[in-house]
Amino acid sequence: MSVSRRSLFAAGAGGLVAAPLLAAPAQARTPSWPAHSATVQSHDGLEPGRPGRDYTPVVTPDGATLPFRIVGGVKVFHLIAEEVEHEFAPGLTATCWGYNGRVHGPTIEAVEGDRVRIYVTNRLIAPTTVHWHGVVLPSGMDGVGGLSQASIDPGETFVYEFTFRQHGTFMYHSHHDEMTQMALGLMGMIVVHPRNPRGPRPDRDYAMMLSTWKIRPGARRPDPNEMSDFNVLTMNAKAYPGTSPMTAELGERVRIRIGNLSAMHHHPIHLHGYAFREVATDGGDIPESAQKPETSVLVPVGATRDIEFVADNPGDWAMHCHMTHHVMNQMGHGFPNMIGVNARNIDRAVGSLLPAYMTMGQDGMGEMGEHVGMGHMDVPENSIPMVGAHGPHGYITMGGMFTILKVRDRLPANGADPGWYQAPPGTQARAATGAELARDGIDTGSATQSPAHTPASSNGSGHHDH
Ligand SMILES: [Cu+2]
Repeated sequence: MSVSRRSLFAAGAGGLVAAPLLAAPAQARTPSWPAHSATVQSHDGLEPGRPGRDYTPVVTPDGATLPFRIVGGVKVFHLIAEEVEHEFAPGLTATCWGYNGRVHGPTIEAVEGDRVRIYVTNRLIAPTTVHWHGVVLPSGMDGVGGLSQASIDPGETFVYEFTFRQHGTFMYHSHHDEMTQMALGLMGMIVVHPRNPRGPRPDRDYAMMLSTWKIRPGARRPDPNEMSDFNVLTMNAKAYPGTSPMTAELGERVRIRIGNLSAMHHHPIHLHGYAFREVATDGGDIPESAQKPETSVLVPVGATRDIEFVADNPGDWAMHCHMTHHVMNQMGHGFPNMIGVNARNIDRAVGSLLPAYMTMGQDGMGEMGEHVGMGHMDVPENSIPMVGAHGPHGYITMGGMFTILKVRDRLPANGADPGWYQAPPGTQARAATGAELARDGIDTGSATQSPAHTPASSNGSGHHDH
């Protein structure tokens, strides 16, 4: 591989970029990429890597790690593609396709140099294959139906065997009728730990798969034919408030490996409270000199990004896609724009026909989830339109690709959720006092209430607990 890259490079250099290359020392002409993705030169006689001894096992929040057994020095895995009833968040369950009873499939974890044998049993109604995204392997093991292998018919079991020559974060997914099969959930993460780590081992290592779904409110199956209007946005196939938090103790080195197999959308994943470094892609490690500090990492479709930071800032920190339509649950877009509309007359007129009628959306979407949760608003069964969650300071008006990183001095030894962060005195935003306003010369004016804040929308839900 390095040879062909080098010769391509040299051929391309002939015309366009000859001058700067000639000026540079000869050494600089040789790209050094392979060294970052394949540190193990020979894989002969390497013992299979063991969790704990050779690596800190990765944690897939709301997911699992695929078990293996070792047979003659080879790690043997078994994936079973099958239909799975999957809960995206409390209130929304759908019939999806996954592996080993899970959506998405369990994370495959190995160590660079490991020889693996992966059996794939097809219990679906359609043929399928598995492609090992980003893994450098023999062409016949690449899993593209029709191109690199015959597809696996329902009832058949195929076997893939190869050696992980690289370390990094990769993915696996169906490569037969991808549009349908990936839209229904046939995907998972692959984490290959380095045999000889260059830097410190992370104390916490998380894997997160981003994906997008179209599930019409009330429907029981995702719609694989949707092309643009996705309404369930997930991290490890969970939409907030279905996502479980990640945790870390102060001073720990945290790595989060994010993969994106959405149909049509890239996701800028933003972490609050930290600047992190993007340390690797599915192409290999990023040299330290090229690691920029970031607060959002753009994870393109069909790619992985690893970020790393030291957890030195305690708190409950949001981590979410920064596309605002990706942090909502069903509905939201395609809704008439009611912002600023005075609905009193509408409500009075319609109320004579429908006594429970209430116009929504005059001050935004923030209150809808709470109305749904309190039964004020009828929604189709098995749907989570605009649903968020109750937080320590009121309703969290977020959904979809949203989760929380909880950093604490000490975490419960049993791995339990540490609960909500208690901000030390003087470190929490709150309502300003009259004395403070006067002291600092802040004039709040007289008309801070917008027309929408009339009795029509303040109907006694009483959650404005400032
Ligand atoms: Cu997004």
